[in-house]
Order: sequence, then C-alpha cells, then structure tokens
Amino acid sequence: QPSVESRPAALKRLLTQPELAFLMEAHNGLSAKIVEEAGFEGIWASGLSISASLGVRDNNEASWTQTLDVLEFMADASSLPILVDGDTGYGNFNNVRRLIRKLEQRGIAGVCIEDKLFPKMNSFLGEGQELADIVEFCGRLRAGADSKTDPDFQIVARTEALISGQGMDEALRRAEAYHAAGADAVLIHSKQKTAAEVLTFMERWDGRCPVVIVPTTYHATPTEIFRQAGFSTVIWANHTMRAAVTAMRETAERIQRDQSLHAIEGAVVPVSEIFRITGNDEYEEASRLYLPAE
Ligand code: SPV
Ligand code: MG
Repeated sequence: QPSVESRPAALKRLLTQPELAFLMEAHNGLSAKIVEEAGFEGIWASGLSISASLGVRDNNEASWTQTLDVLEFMADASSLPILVDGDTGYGNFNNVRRLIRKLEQRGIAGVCIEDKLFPKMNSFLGEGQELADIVEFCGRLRAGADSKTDPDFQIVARTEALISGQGMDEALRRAEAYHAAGADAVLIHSKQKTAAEVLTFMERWDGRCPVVIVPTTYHATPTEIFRQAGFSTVIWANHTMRAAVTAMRETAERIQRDQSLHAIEGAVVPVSEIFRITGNDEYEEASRLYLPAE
C-alpha cells in the first residue's frame, strides 16, 4: 500500500465512497489551481470549457493532442485527481486505448467516454443526436479497460440515450451493457429542467455501479435530493469557464469605456496574487540554492 494515495486511487475513492462526491470543472492550469484552493477533491476537465477557453466549438475542433497538452498543464498545476471529458474517445476502440495510455502518462485519474460518434456535438445542441452502436461502443470500453496499466484508472461510461430522446429503457439497457463491458461508473446525462428523469434512472438502476450526474440544466434541484437518491458524484460542469467569461467581459468593457485602469484596479486580484498562485516563492528559494551567489 503506497503511503501517498495515487490520483487514480483518489478518483476511485470519490466514485465508490458512500458519501456524495463533487467534481468541479477546470479548463487550464490556473482554473485547476483555483478549484483545488476552493476545497474541491476532484476536477472535471470539461470538453466544452477547454474548447471554449481555446476559442473553438465543442465539436472536436481542438485535436485530442491539443487537449492533452492542456491536461498536462492542469495535472502539473494541481494535485487533485482529474476526470477527463474524453468525448467519444476520438474514434474507435483503438483511439480509446491510445488515449488512455497517454492520459495515464500525464497523471490523469480517469476518463469519461460518451456513446456518440466522432466528431461529437455538445449535448445541449439540437435534438435526436445519433448514438453509437451499443456493441461497437462496448468494444471501445473493453479496449479501454484492457489498456489500463493502473487498475485504479477510472473509466466512466456516459450514455446520451435520454438526451437524444431514446427513452429510459434504452438508457438502462445501455448503462447495463457499458457496466458489463468494464466501465467503473456510468454517467447518466439529462437536459431536463428538473431531476425527474435521472431520479427515475437511479431508482431502476438499483445500485449496480456508481452513477454520476451533471445537473447543468436542473441546477435548481437541492443537492440533498441527489444525496438521498444515492448518486455517487455530481459534476459542476462548466462554471469556472462561465464565471471567467462574465469577469473578463466586465473588466474588458469597463477598461474600454474608461480608457483607464483606475476604476477596475480594486475589482481584480493584485499581480502579487498571480505570483502566489503560480508559486514564485518556490522559484526564489530554488534560485538561492542553484544560481551562483552574487
Ligand atoms: C462538458 O462539460 O463538456 C460536458 C458536459 O460534456 S455537457 O456540456 O453537459 O455535455
Ligand atoms: Mg463534454
């Protein structure tokens, strides 16, 4: 038993513990650090947020290796376990196993793969998006599970059956197949304004493996309801990115209007805080150790 819990083991603990766990979205090194300092125990590396922060659509416009580079900065910036939004796995079974090998090498704790086709579209766009063939998707999951070098690395299978209008029976059938194919947890996604359909799913699922939810559209549901229903994990999926848009826009518009920094100075963190977040103290210490004395 290693004395320091590995990140995959930490994510596994969050997913399997009886208490409700929370993953907070981050999309770069800075937001990953902020999420950790806020007290969260795990990070959701959102595909939507990483794409948006790069200024592109959530349609696999950023390549998987460009995303991997962002994830490397996130893993370096934070000690938390990171569950990566792996979209569809960027192709077939072979792309999934290569993705998992590379994620493991970058210190990522787990990946979520959704049952759609490459290139994906965000779940909140359009109606009736085509789902992957269930057998083909199970092949992606099995290949992923077989390619883990760390058995604690977590694979979360996400079904879009409810989102694409295929109904509860199909969602349950798919989740069951994905669990049998080696997924460590399932993510049931919904775009309803209430939690009704994820709660029905949860009742009928009957605790077969951990269930993860993303209450972006049913944000008014009290968290206590999720706790009582026995969900494993709640993902707050895109809120540091959306908060950044609000703050950046207000700041840029104010400076543009005023043609001055004066009014905004007290509303933004001082530069010294940026130095603290990025660890300049450590650089000073290391310089004393490694640079020639003056
Ligand atoms: C993401 O955060 O990229 C997700 C969640 O996949 S959602 O945007 O709801 O599809
Ligand atoms: Mg996504």
